[in-house]
Amino acid sequence: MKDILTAPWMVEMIRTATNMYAHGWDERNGGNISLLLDEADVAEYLDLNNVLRTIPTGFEAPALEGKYFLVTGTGKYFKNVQYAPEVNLGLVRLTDNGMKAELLWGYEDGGKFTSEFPAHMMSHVARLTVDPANRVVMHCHPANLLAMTYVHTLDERAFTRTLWQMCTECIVVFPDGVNVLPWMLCGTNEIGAATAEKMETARLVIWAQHGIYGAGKDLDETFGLIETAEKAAEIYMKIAHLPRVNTITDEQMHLLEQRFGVKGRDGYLD
Ligand code: 2HA
Ligand code: ZN
Repeated sequence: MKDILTAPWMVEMIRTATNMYAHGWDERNGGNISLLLDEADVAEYLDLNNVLRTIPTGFEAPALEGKYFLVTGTGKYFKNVQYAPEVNLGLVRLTDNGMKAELLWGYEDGGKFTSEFPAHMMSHVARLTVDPANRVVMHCHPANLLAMTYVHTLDERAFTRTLWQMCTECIVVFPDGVNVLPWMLCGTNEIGAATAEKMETARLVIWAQHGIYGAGKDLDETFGLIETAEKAAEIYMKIAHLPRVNTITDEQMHLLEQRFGVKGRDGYLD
């Protein structure tokens, strides 16, 4: 059995959490990440029959039966993941229609997966339906995106168009735009289901006055997605109070679509 701390996906998870903290997106215990793993990848490092504990999930997700996830722990700080991955992360396998999580590694202080586990798992189901290559769901609290939800309409088309207008590459990186949920109580199955529904049409979902969810095929891509949206929000927060003299026009957006072979969300460009 190989050392799990040398697994490429473990190394990438630790680096990503560390980098997110360094970006200021994950103060205290803010944020959470879940990474879908292949059984064969896990089997190189762990005895799949050695279940350490079984933890109830509180929801059903039959589509995830038998699937393996590496997940950040509840109450844990991203800042500390690199120093004690075996305490701050856990590797679980979902069973009983997703109602139980079998712990195979991690959460060594008796902890469990993030309080946002429902939003993560339901979002995985939604994204896997749209794109079977989806592996990652990532949540964090980037300051400028959050700030924007206090001063900008939460209308999804308007919010998306503003972000697209802030950096030339935005429409290329997230042509599906951003979906937005109004403030809701976090950590519940309700916000989980609402997030997953929004994930059916976009890989980015804003939680107003709270943060953002991103989904993608790997940790790098998902990080980059959030990074790009947050950069756009930063520009917006720098210019929102100033007279707008120039912008990226819809005509120019169409040129970007042609040049990069992407298509902005239907009805979002004039
Ligand atoms: O617990 O970010 O939304 C960490 C969170 C909850
Ligand atoms: Zn949060």
